[in-house]
Amino acid sequence: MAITSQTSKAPTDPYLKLGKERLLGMHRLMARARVLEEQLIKMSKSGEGFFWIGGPGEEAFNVPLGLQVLKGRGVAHDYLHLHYRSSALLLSMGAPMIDFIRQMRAAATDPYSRGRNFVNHLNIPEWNVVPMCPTIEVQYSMAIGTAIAQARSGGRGITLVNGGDAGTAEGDFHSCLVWANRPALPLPVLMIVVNNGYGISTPAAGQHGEKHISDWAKVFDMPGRTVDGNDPVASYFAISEALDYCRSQRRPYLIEALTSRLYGHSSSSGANRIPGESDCITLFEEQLLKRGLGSQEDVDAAWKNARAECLDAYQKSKSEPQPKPEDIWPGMFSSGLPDSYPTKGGS
Ligand SMILES: Cc1ncc(C[n+]2csc(CCOP(=O)(O)OP(=O)(O)O)c2C)c(N)n1
Repeated sequence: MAITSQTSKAPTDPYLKLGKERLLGMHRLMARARVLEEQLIKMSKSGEGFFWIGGPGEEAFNVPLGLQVLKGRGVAHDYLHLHYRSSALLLSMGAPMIDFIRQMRAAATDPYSRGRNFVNHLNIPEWNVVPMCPTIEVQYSMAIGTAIAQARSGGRGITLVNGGDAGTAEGDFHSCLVWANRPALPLPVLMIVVNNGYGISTPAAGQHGEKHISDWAKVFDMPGRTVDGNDPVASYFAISEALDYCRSQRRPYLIEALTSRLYGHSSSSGANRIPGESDCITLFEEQLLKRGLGSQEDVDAAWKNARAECLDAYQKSKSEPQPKPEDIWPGMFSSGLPDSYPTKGGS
């Protein structure tokens, strides 16, 4: 009897490698993140919140990142030290839309800060999402701590930290590089810089003497690369390679993602759509349709469902209470209040 051998070739097109279902899933998450951010912007303009800052334009990098996080609590899982443009990442991990809206309203039901912090400043102990801070770059110093714990414990869990291009001028970014690369204890940390081209109103081109921010990796002979953060497929594979490296080698990696900044810096700069900035979701849809990996109906359904989900969350949040003056004290200290603190509205 003749023996026949079958060889199945793995697809080389990165789109085919990911497959239609995963690509459409990524598109749905990107649409949900965009719809949510646009709702938050509307709320800031209509007086339903006082300040907006967020991540429209960073979806193509943050969705594939969120999908590859080793989610859970403790050193065996990934720790996340994030900045304020990470909504798509956190939605991809499963954070509910309504909780962002609650924080925008400064509602008592905001699970992240009980209405005390800016929107897009989450903390989720169950998933090692460390409290986010509007003071830029401090997260890179904090990341050293969890990465040291993970270097000591071994396993697959690593530390992820992200921030913007302008923030890399600060010492915390460089502290992280130095500590991550100590020969005595290299750290399993994925350092991410999302380069959206601006620090508030300062163009990156006038600020950076280095050709790429990822070139800082060369000083330490650690892997570093710059990726098109407007391309979700290129981002998926770049993130995957970096995560594999950090998890298996227990060493650091630096990724710089080049993205758009679709609504400017924040509500302080108007939060209007900026003409001429490439839209990563539009670009992705063009690719999906051109390659026959998604139909116009798939695309339309993703937007329709995202809008319905967001409207539902927004309506529900409207009837939720604002904090009362005495609500300032609960949760302030994990062990309860010192006796010297007033419990009823201050003194
Ligand atoms: C320590 C500190 N300095 C200054 C600020 C004011 N500030 C808020 S955002 C920002 C620009 C940050 O730009 P970049 O790091 O590129 O991040 P992006 O906002 O573009 O994502 C600055 C200077 C701050 N929040 N914290």
